[in-house]
Amino acid sequence: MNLAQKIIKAHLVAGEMLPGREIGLAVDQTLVHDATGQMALLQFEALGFPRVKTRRSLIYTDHNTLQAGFENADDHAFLASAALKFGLHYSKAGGGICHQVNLERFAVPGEVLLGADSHTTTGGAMGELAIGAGGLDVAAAMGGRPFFLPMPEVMRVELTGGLPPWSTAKDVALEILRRLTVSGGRGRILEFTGPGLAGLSVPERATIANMSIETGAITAVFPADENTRAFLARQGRAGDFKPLAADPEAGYEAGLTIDLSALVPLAAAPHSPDQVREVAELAGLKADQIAIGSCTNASYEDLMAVASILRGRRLPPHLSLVVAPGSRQVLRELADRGALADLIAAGARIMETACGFCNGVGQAPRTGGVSLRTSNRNFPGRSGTADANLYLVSPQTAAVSALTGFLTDPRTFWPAPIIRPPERFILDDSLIIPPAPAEEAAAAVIERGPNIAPLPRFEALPDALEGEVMLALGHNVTTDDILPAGAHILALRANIPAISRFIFSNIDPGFAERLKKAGLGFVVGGQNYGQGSSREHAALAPRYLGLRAVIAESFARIHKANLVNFGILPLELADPGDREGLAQGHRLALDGLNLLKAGSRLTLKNLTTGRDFTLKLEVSERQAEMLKAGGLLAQAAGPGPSA
Ligand code: MIC
Ligand code: SF4
Repeated sequence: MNLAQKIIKAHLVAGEMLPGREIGLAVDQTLVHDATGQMALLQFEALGFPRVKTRRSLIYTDHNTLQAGFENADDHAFLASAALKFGLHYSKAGGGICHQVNLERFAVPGEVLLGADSHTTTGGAMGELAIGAGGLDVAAAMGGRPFFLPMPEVMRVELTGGLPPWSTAKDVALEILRRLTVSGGRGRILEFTGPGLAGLSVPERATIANMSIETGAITAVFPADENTRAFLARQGRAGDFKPLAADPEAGYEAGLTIDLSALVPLAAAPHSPDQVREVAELAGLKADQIAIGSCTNASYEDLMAVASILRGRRLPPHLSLVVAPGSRQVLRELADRGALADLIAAGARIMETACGFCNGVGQAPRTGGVSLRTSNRNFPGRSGTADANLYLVSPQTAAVSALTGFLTDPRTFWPAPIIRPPERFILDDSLIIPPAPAEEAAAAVIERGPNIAPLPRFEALPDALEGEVMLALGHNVTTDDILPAGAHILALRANIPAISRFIFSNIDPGFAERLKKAGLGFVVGGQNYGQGSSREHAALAPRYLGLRAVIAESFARIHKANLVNFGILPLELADPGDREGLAQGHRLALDGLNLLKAGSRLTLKNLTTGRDFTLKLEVSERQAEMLKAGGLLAQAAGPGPSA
């Protein structure tokens, strides 16, 4: 067996390991944060669980740390009190970005981690099976239920050779995206093997595993080897190590080989992580801003390399450089080693150890500005500036470009820094509050400020639906398109009525009002609908407005599961060419919905044009039942009058 199959087998509680068939996995650890955790904890409560049943469940405060009004602080108080009540760890604001901290302090080889964040895949660097999901799926897992997903195909990514100076793990991630695009990983786990692994540290592997989600992959997994052992020892966690690898003759459903020695510095150009070009081709582009940080590239190694490039030098006057360390450990290491002083002296603006600029919380570029970023997504509008141009690069390329003010091939700067991690990192978990004993938890009261709105309730699926196409879109619609990032919207993550006003607001500001008024409607999309972030609000809030079905050529995994969880039909066009026959304003009708089953074929009538279309419902039996009930929460509440 390959490594992914071994971990799946060890956690399998339902289904058969046949690619595409639904399987259920036991979950060891979960994580949520202050953008997805509010819903997850409200849902955990609504599902009636008294206390988490996983080995460890964590809440991180990293996305919503800008307290420009009472909302985020209210959310934090809610999350901290829910952690106390239900037996979770709570990482306070300032602790760091969930994926970085998780890797440093909690990830364990061979375990299953389920996270309410798409970049949970980062844990694959540790030999974990680390998967992103919607908050409701994570809430169910926190309560001890299995996590369901289609059995993945496993793609072998064989790494040969070694990285040349100035080529980095980020360039490996970008090379994979160049080859697979934003949809080539769909349905797959990327499993890394080969002699090239020996030269990649756990934080470097984390950069690669992190961006595996950008290919649409379910996750990525690396073996647990000597480099893993060394990383865990530096974290004072040698006892968590266990060697893990694929069997020597393991089989894979697909394969890819990357010769690391042939890699050059790469960049993802606007507006998709798969628009990959060589930095050398783009060199000379004037940058307004450079932003270094995020769960992709804010490790000790990354930021020490940046500091060593900037040491004793100054930024050009036109440029703004922001640096956000990934964790408190990284920040304290930078401070103790003088690297923080080097960054400040060079002119860098030091940001909080949080997601920050990566999801539009601060540092929005100027109008039409060019921003070079070490993060993982450059979708339109994600930075907070609708027409900004974001280029995704390595920390090394970012740092060298910060010295010139132009996108610069780092190979023109010599020598490349070599960063060696210390024997033992500074271990300081003082911002992570462990679960309270059961008696203290029982007495705890959950704090609900005015920003914590009650969960909406949804009725069962009627037998027939008739409504308008509210919006017709193309391929690769992202969840950032559906529910944009940005501080003012993030602050409403615990308030579905309020956040629903922003659905599709960057694409069609009238959408929410129109759908709410109609009370029922449809959206049409192309391939890979709902790629990107795991935010279940991109399903929950449209459902609240009246969205009952999305008709697309294909769906991204996490979003499809979120649609089902909230009772929205994810329907695939049997003939992709049919999308042309469905335009905004067309009136559509579906019936026979009470008889839905896994694999059902439905006839969609376009009442405006008189044409009929065939649609497929590619879900499991479990999901078909959930859809008929009106979603997971409605199903759990049982039949009865709905509010
Ligand atoms: C992202 O990077 O897009 C986010 C913000 O971390 C999201 C989570 C969210 O929007 O709730 C993700 O990746 O899942
Ligand atoms: Fe945070 Fe950005 Fe990572 Fe999402 S991608 S978890 S916003 S740092």
